[in-house]
Amino acid sequence: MILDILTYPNSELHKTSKPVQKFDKTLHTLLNNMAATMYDAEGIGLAAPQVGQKIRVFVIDITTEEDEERKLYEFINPKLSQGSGSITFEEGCLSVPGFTEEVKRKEQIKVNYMDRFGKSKKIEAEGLLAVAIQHENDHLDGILFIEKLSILKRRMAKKKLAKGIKL
Ligand code: QAP
Ligand code: CO
Repeated sequence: MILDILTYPNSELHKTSKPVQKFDKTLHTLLNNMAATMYDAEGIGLAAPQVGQKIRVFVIDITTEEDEERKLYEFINPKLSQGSGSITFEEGCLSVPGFTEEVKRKEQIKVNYMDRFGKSKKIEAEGLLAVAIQHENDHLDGILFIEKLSILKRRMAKKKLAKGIKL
């Protein structure tokens, strides 16, 4: 099932999400629907609060047409640590359609998380995957990428978004 994606400026996007407690059918259905919604919207990442569920869950698929196989990541209750280096990437967001801007983040991160069965996992990520994880993890704390911009760029972004002008 394709879910509706909340878009800026919706105050629900600025709320903090709660950890997942039950790794049941309801969670699995949500994860499946989130992946379907992300692929349908041609996104590379989607967090549960973007579809109105304030729980600490997100999905990522950064594979391109050149890749042999598709890789869907499911992150539940993630904890990011040991960031190093920095990377600037032109980001967008399914909740801020039509707008992109450069954001500076950690180039390498370590992530402890759970899979859909509640099993603890660990991953070291760099480059685009690291950017995507940090972007999606911010959604769980109610933070949109426009909040990461320099004061000036952020003011310009909000002005443009308020007017509905697409960049
Ligand atoms: C987050 O973003 C992200 O404006 C995922 O018209 C961003 O999937 C991860 C999208 C940058 C890593 C690097 C945005 C689709 C999708 C739009 C997205 C649009 C159509 C954004
Ligand atoms: Co986003």
